[in-house]
Amino acid sequence: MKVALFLEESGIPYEVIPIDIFKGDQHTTEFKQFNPNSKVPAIVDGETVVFDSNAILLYLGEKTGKFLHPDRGLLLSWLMFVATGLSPFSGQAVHFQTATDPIPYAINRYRREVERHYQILDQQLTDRSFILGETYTIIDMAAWGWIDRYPRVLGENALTEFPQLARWYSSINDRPATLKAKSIGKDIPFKSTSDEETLRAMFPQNYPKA
Ligand SMILES: N[C@@H](CCC(=O)N[C@@H](CS)C(=O)NCC(=O)O)C(=O)O
Repeated sequence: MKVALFLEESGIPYEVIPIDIFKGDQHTTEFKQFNPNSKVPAIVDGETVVFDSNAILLYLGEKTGKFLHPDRGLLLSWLMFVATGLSPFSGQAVHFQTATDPIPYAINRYRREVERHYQILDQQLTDRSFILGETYTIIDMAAWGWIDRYPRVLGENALTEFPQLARWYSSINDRPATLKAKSIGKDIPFKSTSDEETLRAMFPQNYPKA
C-alpha cells in the first residue's frame, strides 16, 4: 500500500503482479529472484529490482525527484525510524497478540514500544502538517502503511490518545491518490482463509524444518 500511494500520487504507470502470500507464492524460486527475503512488495523497473517498501519509496523518490526533502539526513533518519522502529514493532505486536500461545511479556513489550513510536510521531506533528514539515514526503507514505493498521495493532480507540497523529492520518486518507491506492487489488481473488497451507507459508517457525 505504501508503494501504491507513491505510484498513485506521482502518476507513474505500473502493472500489479499479485503474489498470494496466504498460498505461499512468496517462497517460490521465481519470486525469490525479486526478493530473496520472500516478502512483498518488490518492484521491477527495467533492469532494476528493488525490494522492501521503504527502499522502494526511497528509490522512486530519488528516481523522480518527488516527495523528498531538501535535508537528506533528516529524510534518511525518519525513514529508518519507520523501517526499523514503527514497522517491526507494530508487526510483532500483531503477531504476539494473535498467537495461539500468547506471551504477556512479549505483548506488553511490543505494545508499549508501538505506543512510544506513536507518541514520537504525535509530538513531531504538533507544529507540522506532515512528518517533515509542510510538504507530503515518502516518510508520510512509509508511516501511513502501519498507522493504517492501528486498530489491529493497538485497538479501535488507539488514536484518541494521539490527536496530531489522528489529524495527520485523516488528512492522508482524504487525498484522492490514497483512495485510489486503497482500491488496488480489491478485484484480485486473494486467498482469505487461513488453513494449514497458510500457516506453513506465514509462520514456518511453527513447523519442523523440511
Ligand atoms: N520490511 C518489509 C516487510 C514486508 C512484509 O513483512 N511483507 C509481508 C506482507 S505485508 C509479507 O510479505 N509476508 C509474507 C511472509 O511473511 O511470509 C517491507 O517493508 O517491505
